Amino acid sequence: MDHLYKRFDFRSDTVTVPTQEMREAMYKAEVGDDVLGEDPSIQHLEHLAAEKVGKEAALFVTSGTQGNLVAVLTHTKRGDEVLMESEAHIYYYEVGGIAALGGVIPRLIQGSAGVITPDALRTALREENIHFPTPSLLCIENSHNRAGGAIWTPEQIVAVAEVAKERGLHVHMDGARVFNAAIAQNCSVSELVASVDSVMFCLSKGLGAPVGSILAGNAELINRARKYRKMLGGGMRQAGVLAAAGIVALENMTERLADDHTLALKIGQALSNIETLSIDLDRLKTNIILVKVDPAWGTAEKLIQALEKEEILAGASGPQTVRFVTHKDVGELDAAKLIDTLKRIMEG
Ligand code: TLP
Repeated sequence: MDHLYKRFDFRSDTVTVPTQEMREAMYKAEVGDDVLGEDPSIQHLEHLAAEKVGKEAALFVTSGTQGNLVAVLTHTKRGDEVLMESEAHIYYYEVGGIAALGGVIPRLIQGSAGVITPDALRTALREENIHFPTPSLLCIENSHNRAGGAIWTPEQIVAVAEVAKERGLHVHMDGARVFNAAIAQNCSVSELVASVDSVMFCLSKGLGAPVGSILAGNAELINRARKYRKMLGGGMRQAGVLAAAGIVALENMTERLADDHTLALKIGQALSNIETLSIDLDRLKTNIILVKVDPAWGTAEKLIQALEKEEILAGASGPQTVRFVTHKDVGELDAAKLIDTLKRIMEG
């Protein structure tokens, strides 16, 4: 199994393993019982995280999924309507947690490259009527996973947040890869999240930490969120050993995400020359490469299996769509192997 995590693994940036520096920080981490508010490493991480994203407070959660669920629980009550883009991760990949555990009903809005326009939001927000659930939250995703890592600009976020706020909704950002979204457009994460009430981001994806995500917002929101995290079993006691890696991730791993984007673009450009594959290069701004396989050649699954025989791992994002993700544990040589192998499989 070991090789699966080491070589040619383009399935996701979630496969990244902690750096030597992280492991050393974990070894030395000062810890305490965090449920009692006594873990200095977690407190350090939460302060640092809040500062990095320009929010008052932050909470260390077990995963992106838990962070999003805690956010939805904190912002809504049972029976409320939560609006989001039709391919949102919260809707598509989080096991229906917001419905099963939060009792909320999602309302999906068709976006373009993952982005919802203010008009589309206005149309989806129905006037108060005795028959309708109460809309209370808008969730946006930046970068947008199923749209191939496509990004929202600060202006696009401000524009939808304005409409949401006019109607009394809160806004949560699933920013699992918000550091990618920021570096891709040369802006700060603080700029991207200034008009949202909460943001979740992952330490365990491109930033390379082994476990954990952050939920950030104002102090009152984070106090309430802390209680929901406990309810969901996320009170983690001496988890300062994990937070220590998160601190290294935030301090030293954000800038290098630009390398992942450069490599992704290089791969995307090379693959776009293969006739039986197609790629929307305009959308390829971050580290996710979505490749459509010509049905005349076969399915995404057929391609994934052919690649696996060559020790290259990729994921499916649909019946005809293969997803490759770049991250710190794949480099130029791995990319060259991927490109050559794909040429051989598709054209050979
Ligand atoms: N995404 C994973 C899988 O769940 C698909 C991946 O490999 O891309 N929000 C977004 C936008 C995400 O992409 C993910 C993970 C999450 C939330 C959930 O994070 P975790 O895996 O930490 O629960």
